Amino acid sequence: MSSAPTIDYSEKIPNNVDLAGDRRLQRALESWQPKFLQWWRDLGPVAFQDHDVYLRTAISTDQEGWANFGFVKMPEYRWGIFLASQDPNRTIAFGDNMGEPVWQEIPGEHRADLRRLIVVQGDTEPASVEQQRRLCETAPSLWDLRNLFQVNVEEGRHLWAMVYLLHRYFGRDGRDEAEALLERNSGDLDNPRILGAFNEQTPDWLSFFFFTYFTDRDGKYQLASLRESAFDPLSRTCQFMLKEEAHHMFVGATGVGRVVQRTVELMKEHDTEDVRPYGGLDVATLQRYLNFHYSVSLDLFGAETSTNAANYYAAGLKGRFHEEDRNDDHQLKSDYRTIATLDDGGRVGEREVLSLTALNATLRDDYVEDCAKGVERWNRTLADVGCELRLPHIGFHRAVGEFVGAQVAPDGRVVSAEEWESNRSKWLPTDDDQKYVESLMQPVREPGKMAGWVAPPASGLHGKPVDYEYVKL
Ligand code: BYC
Ligand code: FE
Ligand code: FE
Repeated sequence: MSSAPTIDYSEKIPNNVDLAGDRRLQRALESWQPKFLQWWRDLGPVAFQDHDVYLRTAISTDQEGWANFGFVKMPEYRWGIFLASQDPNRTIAFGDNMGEPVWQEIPGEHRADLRRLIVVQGDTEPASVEQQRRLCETAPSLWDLRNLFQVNVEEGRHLWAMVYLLHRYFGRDGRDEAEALLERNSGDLDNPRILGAFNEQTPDWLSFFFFTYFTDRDGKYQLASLRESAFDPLSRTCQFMLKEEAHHMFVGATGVGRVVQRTVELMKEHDTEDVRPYGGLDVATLQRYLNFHYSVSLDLFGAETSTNAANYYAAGLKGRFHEEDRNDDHQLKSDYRTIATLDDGGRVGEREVLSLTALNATLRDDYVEDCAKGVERWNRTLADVGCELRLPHIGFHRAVGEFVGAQVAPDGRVVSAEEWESNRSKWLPTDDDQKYVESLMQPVREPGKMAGWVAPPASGLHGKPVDYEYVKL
């Protein structure tokens, strides 16, 4: 490994890509910067923009001490461009060009596909900030408020990461795409975000916790497969983004865990499953929210069989999760695997397909396994009261892939349309659930205090206590 380039903080845009050495690129990014800041003001958090928030800022790509903690007003956050350091000996780990040196520039024939992958990735980052912009009004504690802002500013930095690649490697087209990333907006009827889940609302904190658990975790798996890319700058960018991503999933895993803990406390205290009269979230409601966020996140993996995915893999653009740890030929042209599908009798069955075409399913399988770990942890708490949460069957409530239009129950049974509809209110959040959850969303802004529907975190952040004033009001 060559040593990590140093970061110049005297520049307008902190970076370790020697922006100062490329005036044209620097000017182009500096002219995008005010548009980004305007977007942040317009569509970022609706409040607290001028408050000091205890935030982590990426400052280097070193293993030790890659981030700095301190109070910052969000619009003054130093969004920077950081790529993990270059390994001069890195070779392509899969596909038709396996074994050849990775690319520092984009081969012409792969321009369109790489542009598309980078734009889709980039589109999700600001989308999530837009989805979460009202949550600051109802945070259950200062600790949670701070974590929300941390996630938001880092998603902003992830947008910068993709915009850098667009500007640096795609010329005029890339600059146009960078503008468009600020013009599409989550839920906009005329100009929506690209992927379905990013046009859904994140109206309350229960949704936020499930979103960061399930949807940010899709981010982890997509970034990990882009980290395998033969296009080395994309690989190095994603590698660094994954460091930040870990905290987003921590927010989700501990957030849901704390809700579960509080639910169990209330169930024991009042000896009932119906904790709503006591201001808690009953397990059935948690299950419905889980069902929703999990199923829309599964859609983010695309169709189980995909020629796009096969082409990306063969070309070396997008690999599998931990590609190099796998013991096969990394070509997958004569490998088969099964995918779940509806059989002719209308039941859930299996179909054998070429592994190369089933890469979306393979990545999704790895994701599902990872999702199950958190559910297991939550269930250890729930075991105390004889309850559990379950991941629904992958065919449940799907809008992409093999199960589109199928009526699959959470337990995997294919049911009639009538049966599905009559159970909808048991399986997915209802208007009543949403109203109830909304009624719980009363802001708590005293250091160390928590809303009644969620337990406090086990510990504070970066050596600070839980009752630290993470946001100065
Ligand atoms: N919604 O061949 P298929 C994150 C389209 S999250 C709408 O199966 P492919 C984050 C598809 O575009 C990670 N449309 O698709 C998390 C295609 O359209 P065309 C984001 C969809 O290409 C939280 C058609 O259907 N990163 O970072 O194999 C907070 C056929 O589909 C959807 C990436 O996604 C959908 N859900 O797979 C903040 C990585 N699914 O070609 C951030 C980059 C599919 O017919 N993206 N379609 O016009 C990709 O690798 C792929 O584009 C996808 C789709 C995996 C998304
Ligand atoms: Fe992100
Ligand atoms: Fe994230």
